[in-house]
Amino acid sequence: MTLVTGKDILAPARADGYAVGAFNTSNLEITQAVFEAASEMRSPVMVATSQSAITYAGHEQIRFMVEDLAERAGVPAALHLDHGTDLDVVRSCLEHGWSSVMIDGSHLPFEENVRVTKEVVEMAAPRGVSVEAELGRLMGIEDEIAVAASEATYTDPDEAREFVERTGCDSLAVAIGTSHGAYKFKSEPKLAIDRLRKIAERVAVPLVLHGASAVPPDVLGLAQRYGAVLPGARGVPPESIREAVAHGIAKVNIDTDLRLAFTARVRQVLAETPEVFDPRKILAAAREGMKEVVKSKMELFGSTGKI
Ligand code: TD4
Ligand code: CA
Ligand code: ZN
Repeated sequence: MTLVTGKDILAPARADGYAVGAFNTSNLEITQAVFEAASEMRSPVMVATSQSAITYAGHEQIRFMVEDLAERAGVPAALHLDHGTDLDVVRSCLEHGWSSVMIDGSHLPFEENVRVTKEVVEMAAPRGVSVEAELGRLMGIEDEIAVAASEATYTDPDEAREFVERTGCDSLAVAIGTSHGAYKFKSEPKLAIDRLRKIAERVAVPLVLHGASAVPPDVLGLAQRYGAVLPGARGVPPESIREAVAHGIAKVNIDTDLRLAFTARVRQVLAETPEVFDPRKILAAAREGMKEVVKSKMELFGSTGKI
């Protein structure tokens, strides 16, 4: 299947009460893991690239890799720009065949966020590409911009309605207590589900949950057993994700859990078989670990068997 838009994938998800995973990639093995999982689980999928991932791997390499693997997998797939910060980055992705883009104006004052998001919607429309926007600020680190807890703000439900009406964005990322990376909560994890419910009442477009990795204990444990130093790593429990999906979240972003699975498996292979120096043996193990993570996410989000 050729690439489809984010809207093509997310509108049915919101309507049917399931979510689709958007998995960040920057190399071959991550992308293979995502599409092998999608193919086996008969699940639609989104592959996301941050600006730094594009700098790392290159537009063309990412585009052709994703397009080819999507075709072979035979599942509906979108190639998505994650956290686009300005019009130039969005334009370059549109020119290189991305089928979905995010403009993240969440750090801007409301009116400026509206303005830049509208510009992106207008820019993407002629190509039929869908646009994700963000309102409210997640704490944590994102594209090397650190947001302190004191500056993090939850999404306001009434503002969300006005924002979507005025911008015409196709999906909306909300801030309800998650954050990027492996250190999401100092104490007990808690999401603002009440607030999410209010947003979902006012906003009909699919809602997006960033910073949704679980930091699964088994994966973290494996990485730590082989020497990873990740004290206090903690993510969003599966029950909270299930609740969020039941209340309007239709796209769930996962990056950290893939990084952890990759790291755990590479460490394990190198430690257990020190005679191995074939990159394919090392990376195939990493790919297997990431594929298991992707499959379990698809089950949790309810996107399996949807094609
Ligand atoms: O949007 N994302 C992924 C952001 C990754 C950006 O990092 P780089 O600039 O280093 O590529 C998420 O919402 C993922 O959330 P998670 O909980 O997996 O960290
Ligand atoms: Ca943001
Ligand atoms: Zn994000």
